Amino acid sequence: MTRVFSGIQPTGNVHLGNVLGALVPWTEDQHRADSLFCVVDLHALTRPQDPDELRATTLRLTQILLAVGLDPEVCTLFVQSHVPQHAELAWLMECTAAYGELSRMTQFKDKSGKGGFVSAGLFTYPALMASDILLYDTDLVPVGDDQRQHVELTRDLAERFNSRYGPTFTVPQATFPKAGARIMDLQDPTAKMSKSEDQAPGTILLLDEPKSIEKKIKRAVTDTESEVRFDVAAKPGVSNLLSILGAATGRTPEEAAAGYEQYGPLKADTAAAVVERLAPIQARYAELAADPGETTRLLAVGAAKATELAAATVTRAKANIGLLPR
Ligand code: ATP
Ligand code: LTN
Repeated sequence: MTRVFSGIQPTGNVHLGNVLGALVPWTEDQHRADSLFCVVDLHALTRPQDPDELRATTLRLTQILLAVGLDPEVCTLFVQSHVPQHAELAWLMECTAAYGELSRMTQFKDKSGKGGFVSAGLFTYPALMASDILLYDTDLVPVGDDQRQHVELTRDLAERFNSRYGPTFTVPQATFPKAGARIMDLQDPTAKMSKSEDQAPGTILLLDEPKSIEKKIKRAVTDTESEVRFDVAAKPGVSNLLSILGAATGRTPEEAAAGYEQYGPLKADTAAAVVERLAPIQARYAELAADPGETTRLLAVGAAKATELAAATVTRAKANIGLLPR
């Protein structure tokens, strides 16, 4: 059976881009493949962070994943640091990756260029991500467009390791969800909606109140024409609203455009569709948040399942690279 693996960082607040671009597609993947989904807390350490906040965000994100519809009976849902093999294989990946290759990662260039403390972990981050993926003999990695380069690197590392040390890893492939693959910021539709901007008026948060969602969409940037059509280059703001409306209602942006002649009604319907799409998720989240013990229990089951698979891969990789068995 096809193996799927993906991860999400417990940083900031989950936004509409994460939900439509990643989490909802994951809930569909879990029924089509043997799937593992991971809250990648070790990745969150690459940026300055607060310990209490990291703990709280990790638990909250897990509850959000459950609320969106990941079913621990169907998929394996776990926290990265609960499975020590992630950090262990990451070292082998760091020693397989070239310095030059890591220097070319655009995400590193973007994030390190913003100033502030730049950890060595931010630089080696793609090696940890490769480890996440390769530990589980993953075939498919559903990610947003921004992660394309990291999955390409993972493939290169797997092939390099296999050719140097013999067949060890499955070479994975990235997949990109069709609907909602790139939801843009409502105030700057040329930038993706991002957790780093989670307090901004252009970001809709999963746990936003309906009133706040309506307000943000009403104020979304459009353009000086008044024609409603999907044309990302010429009309980024309107096209983003159509992507959101389409993804929230299970249609393509072009289909969503049909029948609109003005921006007002388009915005009103987009807001209503988003509120309606998020309401049941918010309600389920509130239930889960009231019983953190249950989430902890589910995570322990997930970690045990993941560890079994990961341990076998690490044993194989260590033997092939020449580490003396104890
Ligand atoms: P950051 O702002 O720190 O880059 P992020 O909002 O991109 O964070 P991640 O944890 O990096 O969040 O991403 C989680 C998942 O959500 C990934 O699969 C990513 O590709 C997807 N994703 C993130 N932003 C968007 C977006 N605007 N539209 C669609 N998918 C997105
Ligand atoms: N780097 C990814 C999160 C991530 C991931 C992974 C995604 C870490 N490990 C493995 C897929 C597979 C991000 O920032 N979105």
